[in-house]
Amino acid sequence: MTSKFKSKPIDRSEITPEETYLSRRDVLKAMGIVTASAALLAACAPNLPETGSAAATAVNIPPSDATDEIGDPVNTYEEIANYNNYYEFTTDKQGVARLAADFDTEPWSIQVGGLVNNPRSYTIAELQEKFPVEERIYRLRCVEAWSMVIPWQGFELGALLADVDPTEEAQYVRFEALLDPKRMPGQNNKLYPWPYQEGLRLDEAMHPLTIIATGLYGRAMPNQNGAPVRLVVPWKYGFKSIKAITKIELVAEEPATMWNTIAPNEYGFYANVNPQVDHPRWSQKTERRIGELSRRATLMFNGYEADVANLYQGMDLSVYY
Ligand SMILES: Nc1nc2c(c(=O)[nH]1)N[C@H]1C(S)=C(S)[C@@H](COP(=O)(O)O)O[C@H]1N2
Ligand SMILES: [Mo]
Repeated sequence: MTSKFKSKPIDRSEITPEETYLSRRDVLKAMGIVTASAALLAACAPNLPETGSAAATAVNIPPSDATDEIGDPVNTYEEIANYNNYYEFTTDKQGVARLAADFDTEPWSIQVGGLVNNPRSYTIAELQEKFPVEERIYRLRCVEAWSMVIPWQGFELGALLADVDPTEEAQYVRFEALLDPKRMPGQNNKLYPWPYQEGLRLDEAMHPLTIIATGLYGRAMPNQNGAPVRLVVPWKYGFKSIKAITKIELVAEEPATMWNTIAPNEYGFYANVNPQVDHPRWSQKTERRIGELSRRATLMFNGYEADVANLYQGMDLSVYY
């Protein structure tokens, strides 16, 4: 990364939960436990999609007792794949999986352009060949105050952006999801300004925690979770993590985002997880972790404060951005 990027260097040991996970795995492997738990997991998850690529198989299925870096257990595959926000299909969280089951993601390419020196498009195979995926176990905190822990596979968005080489004028990154009402029935609902679009400041996009996810649980990305590729920005409310990306554009001005366009005083551009700043209609102090009975406290920046707080120096975090 060159110095023109604003992203500040951070301590790698703080941001590599997969490292903790891998060393734990090695211990389990030595004990002969990994294979058994993987088999158990497969038995518990009858709806696993076919593995879509060599890159997806390069990362092993986590054991069912895997945790994130602060010790929270991963949600089950069934939970992650059957409780979704994906308005292109339906606003019913438990109906997305069924409606997205036949969504065809081949062929697919992502166009990356705007204020860059090397604009180009990538097929999914090209992305996976160029940017080998790694495991990232991240908390996902929806603005609606529910959360999960998800074992993603993906690669750093920063690597992709470096490949297209942003110009000096580039300050923000704009993301666009597929627009195709024939394949995405929810897009016939004209209440929403399709396509879904999102944005990040360039330094947020370059941050090593920000990934393009290609799968989860060692499998190709389930359609309902954003196949073939989606953004994951773990310190921000879930709506920033746009699914089914077709276009990435480097721009000079803060881009419009779908939720900010619909309700600017309810969904900010920044949307950093912050328990101190309530949504206008509900508290953000606690959340419901899917699979748990009692609510838990919401963590500042969703628990990634040590990694990302420096991105917001000088911003008044008590303001609803
Ligand atoms: N294209 C698109 N991306 C999207 C959404 C959507 O409706 N369309 N919903 C967002 C919201 S509100 C959340 S909480 C997460 C949910 O991701 P998951 O279903 O994989 O848990 O996806 C985000 N990405
Ligand atoms: Mo969300």
